[in-house]
Amino acid sequence: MAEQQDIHRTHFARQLDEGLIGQQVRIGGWIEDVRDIGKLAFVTVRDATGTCQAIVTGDMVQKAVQAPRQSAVILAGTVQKSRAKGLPVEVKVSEFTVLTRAVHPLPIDPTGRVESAFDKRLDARALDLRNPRVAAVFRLRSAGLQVIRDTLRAEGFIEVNTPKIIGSASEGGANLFGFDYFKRKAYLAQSPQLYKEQLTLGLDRVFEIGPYFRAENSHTVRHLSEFTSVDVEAAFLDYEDVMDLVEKVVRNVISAFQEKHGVDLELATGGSNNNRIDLALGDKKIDRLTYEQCLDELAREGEKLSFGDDLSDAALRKLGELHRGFYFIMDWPLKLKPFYIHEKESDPRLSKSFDLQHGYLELASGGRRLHDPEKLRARLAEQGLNPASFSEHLKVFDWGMPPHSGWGLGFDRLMMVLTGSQNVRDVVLYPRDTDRLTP
Ligand code: AMO
Repeated sequence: MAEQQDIHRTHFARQLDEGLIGQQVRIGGWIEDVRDIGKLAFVTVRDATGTCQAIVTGDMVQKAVQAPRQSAVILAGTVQKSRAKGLPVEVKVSEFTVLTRAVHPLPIDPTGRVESAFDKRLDARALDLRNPRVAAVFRLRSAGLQVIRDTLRAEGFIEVNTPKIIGSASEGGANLFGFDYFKRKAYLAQSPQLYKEQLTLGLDRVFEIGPYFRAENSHTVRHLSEFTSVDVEAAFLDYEDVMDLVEKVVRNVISAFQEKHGVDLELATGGSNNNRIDLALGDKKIDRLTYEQCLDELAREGEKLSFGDDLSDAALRKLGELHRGFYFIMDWPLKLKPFYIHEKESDPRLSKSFDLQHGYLELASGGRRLHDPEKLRARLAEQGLNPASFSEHLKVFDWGMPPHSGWGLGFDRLMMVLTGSQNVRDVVLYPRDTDRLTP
């Protein structure tokens, strides 16, 4: 029988400091570097928190030198003062075990010293996460989700989970993935729109953080076919109230990143100044431009659009140059918005709707919803949708639907902005797009 191996550690690399001098520690991680200087070798062992310098002597030198970089190791030893500049302590190793050897050549160099093509990095994503910059992005992602959950709970929202396998299109439109479901046709949900609205009937304020699936044949740095959205819906709030809410969510995430996750933010952005300037929101409220104000601004820039035209990619890029940080575009023409959006009572050509932008990039969209079933039926028909195929949804509106508003925030896009990434794939572990289905 093989001897049982102790795979437990006592400390993470980042925890080693002068207070531990003289103490025995066990560290688990992977070999980043080995410097062989004859009778001893310096081994840089990295774990998810940082690196430590390990000094090996005797027959452990051979073992360390022969171990391929990136192999998983566990070591035990005594913490001692280091003579190396800028390094307070090191571990004088008494036990050095290679647990799993890394098989070379590796597909990428996760230390980042040799630059790897982005596609190769995505193909080897698990290994890519050994790069401290990349790992920092995903720690921030996790921290961001936590802040969003905390913010929404504090506002009285409860977290819900709605089905992702659905029997008919939730929002209309053609960008649905369909598949066989026990001899029937089913689809992957393009958003939780209809469910979240229905839930305001009894739960009042709900949010969901989950995947959207869109069969979008887009080849851009901001479109994926599976992405994560933060969706909220609230009874008895109007669209301007939920604009305040999305602003609060974004502000809280930014403050938390700056105040509590500065090290990861610095790592993830590579200290990019551009990014820092953009994120400085200050105390001023995020600008709220109307769609018609945007048309005026664009006309002054020589981009002529008529009322009712959607803002093209080129138009959004122009607006993004004029407004480099966060801003809202509100009061869109009703005909540009989905059937569930409420008209503006003072001008029914317009709608109670908004997008949150960062430069050219749309981060969120939302609005006040129709709660009157008759109006909803009429709007479905107006948009060429068949009210009969929305009967499951419409029946809920006959049970006393409260007025309600909400939004969907593209979480990956938000993370893209906050980490200064140029491609949404940077902040998604295993992106799905028209070309990419593995790993
Ligand atoms: P919408 O379709 O605008 O709204 O989606 C909400 C937000 O999701 C993000 N997003 C995407 N992110 C990555 N890849 C994509 N292909 C992609 N498509 C959209 C954007 C967008 O703002 N039901 C409404 C929301 C609501 O009104 O509550 C909806 O689905 O950041």
